[in-house]
Amino acid sequence: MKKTQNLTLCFLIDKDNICLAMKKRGFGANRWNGVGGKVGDKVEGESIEEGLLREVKEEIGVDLKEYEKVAEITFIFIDNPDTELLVHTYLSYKWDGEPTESEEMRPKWFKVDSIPYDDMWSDDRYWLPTVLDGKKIKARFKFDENEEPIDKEIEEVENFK
Ligand code: 8DG
Repeated sequence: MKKTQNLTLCFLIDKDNICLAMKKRGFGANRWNGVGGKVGDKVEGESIEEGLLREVKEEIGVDLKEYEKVAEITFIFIDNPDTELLVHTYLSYKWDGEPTESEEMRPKWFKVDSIPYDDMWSDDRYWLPTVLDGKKIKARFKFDENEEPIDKEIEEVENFK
């Protein structure tokens, strides 16, 4: 039976700046990304939003005050077909604190028109511009053994059920 692992992902936005963080270790290391992580792994029974707030605090020391869900993205890896990753993706425009480096992440502000897609997950260039443009999406990517997307579906939605 297929297993779904829920994860969160959040991008802080300040006018025309976006906060990305360099993942220092583990899955996705050496790439720029938003912040987030697995839901329910460290804290059993937590909700998606509880997981979001916890991971953002742990990884860059910030307390989110306002955030909006902008994408639900499913990832399937050809070498692990029984597990789907479901990444609940948010933008935040209001938070307390300054993004600060942790053991896991090194945050940095980028201009939204110079996002370093070549040093990010290779699917991001297909959907991040759309959500930064104010749209909501559901997407599905299939990756080969080299973590390259071999299949993609992206659909605009009004909201998430
Ligand atoms: P751990 O190292 O503490 O065990 O892990 P964690 O912090 O709980 O989770 P993680 O494995 O580091 O979470 C992966 C993060 O990467 C999570 O925020 C979701 C996000 N993510 C993917 N795939 C992709 C992708 O293709 N593009 C982007 N932008 N983010 C992705 O899992």
